[in-house]
Parts: sequence; structure tokens; C-alpha cells
Amino acid sequence: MNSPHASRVTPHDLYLRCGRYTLPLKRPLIMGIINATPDSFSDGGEFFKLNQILTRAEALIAEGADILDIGGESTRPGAAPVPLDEERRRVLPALEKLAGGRVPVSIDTQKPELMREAIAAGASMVNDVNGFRATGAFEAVAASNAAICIMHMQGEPRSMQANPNYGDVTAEVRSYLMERVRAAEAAGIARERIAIDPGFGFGKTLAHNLALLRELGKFGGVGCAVLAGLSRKSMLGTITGRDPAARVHASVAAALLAVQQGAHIVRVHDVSATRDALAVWRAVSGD
Ligand code: HH2
Repeated sequence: MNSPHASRVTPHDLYLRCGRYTLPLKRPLIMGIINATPDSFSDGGEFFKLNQILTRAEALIAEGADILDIGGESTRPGAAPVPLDEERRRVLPALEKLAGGRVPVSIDTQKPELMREAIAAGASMVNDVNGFRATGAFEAVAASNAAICIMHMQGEPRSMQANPNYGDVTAEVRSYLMERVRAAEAAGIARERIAIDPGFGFGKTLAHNLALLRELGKFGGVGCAVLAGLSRKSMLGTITGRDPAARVHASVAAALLAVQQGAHIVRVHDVSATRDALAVWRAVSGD
């Protein structure tokens, strides 16, 4: 693995335009995850759920989240798609309350209709695990000033872990992302609004995920932010033998390695622990 200094060459002036926020990328940023899904929040009425989401958002901001990412459709392997109405009901009320606050709010969705509605409700970023491949996805965000995160996924959540297959995983994922960046630009989305993400765990074996982490530096240097989501993922379960809730330490180690390899934004559940680890990394690297 490269040294921290060799792989992390972020120009001082690189930033992500994110709605009304401009996020400098010299310091690694933490995106805190809010899953507005029934499997994340146990039973209860609508108001109760909304309160839980808002409480979690406040906690993540207090812990040091630089961005919040709210999603209403689970994308874990085997997950079934959620209808638009249901996804809308899960995320829009919270988004309306959270938008305009201290940190930008990202919407994690694959649906162009919801992208539009989320931006109208104040979302500063749209995060699409499907890489904006749905018809009208780029168009839904182009006219706004929202940032986008283009993620790579092989296959679809329902079946993506059945038989992931690549020649050179890093080269193939990178070339896919660069093609999507060019398509985004052609649709009117400037590079300063784009983050790219190799999509850890999305149609990848453990060996593929490890190769991508080792070679994450190859995704930098193109004028886009590099985002990495490794938090509590099953690759960490395979390595440690632990259940998702007990993968905090492994997740922090993975986030640190991702930053060391050039990630500008890490998407995490455990903001406080990640923040401390990155503070140590920054002190050592003199950033
Ligand atoms: N991972 C998940 C969801 N969205 N977005 C990006 N850009 N990168 C990721 O790696 C990523 C993502 C899956 O993790 P999680 O949100 O914790 O689980 P679920 O989708 O089951 O809610």
C-alpha cells in the first residue's frame, strides 16, 4: 500500500459544489448515514419515525458529520425495490425539516422523480447507487446546483452478489465512472458538482473490494471528489467474523485506509469514531 503522502495528493483548491454549500476537499469529509427504512427503524407511527430520523440527524451533526445522506430504499444485497410513493413518504418530510441547516443534506435514491422532489425540498446532493442510469436521472438534477454522487454497481441489488465478475476490477470500475462523468457533463453537470464512488460491496467479491481499496488512489486526480462507503459492510464481516452492529472498529479502520488512499468523503454510520480516527490521521499527516 502506498504511503499516506504518496497517494493523497489533493490540490488545496479542490472543492465540491453542493447546492448553496461549497465543500473544500483538502480535509476528508464525513457523510453520516440516515436510513429511513423500516428495517433500520422499528415499528411506530409516521410522526414517531420522523422524530427518530430528526434525532439521528442532530446526533450525527453533533458528532461531526459534514454531510447527511438520507435514504428510503435499502440497497443491501437481496433487497426488494421500494415503490416511489413509499420512498417519498419515508424521506421527504425529514428532508424538508433538515434542509437549510448547518450541513448539506444528500438524498440517496435511484428515482428521477424523487431526485427532483428532493432538490425542490432543499436537498444539496443526490447520491445514486445506480449511477444515474435511469432515464431522466441526469436531467432531474442538471438544472439545479446540487452535487451528485455517481456510484458503480455491477448488476442490481436483488442479484448483484450472485456472481460478480471482472477482468481488472479497478480499471473496469474506473472506466465506467469516467464514462458516467462524461455523460453527466454532457447533460450540463460540471465536474465541480460530481463525486465518484467505486461502490464497495455492490456486485463485488471480497477480493474485488480489497483491490479497489488498495487502488483507490487511481480514482483521484480527475477533478471529482472521491467518495468511499465501507461502513459496516459485509466485507468487514467476512474479515472480522462480526455482525453489522459490531463492525465499528473495522469500519473506522476501513475509512482511515480509504482516506489514506485518497478518498475525500467517507460515508459512515459511526461518525464520532470516524471523526476521531481522521483527526489523528490529519495530525500525523500535517494536513
Ligand atoms: N452504500 C449503501 C447505500 N448507499 N451510496 C454510496 N454512494 N456509496 C455506498 O457505498 C453506499 C451508498 C449501502 O449501505 P447502507 O446505507 O448502510 O445500507 P442500506 O442500503 O441497506 O440501507
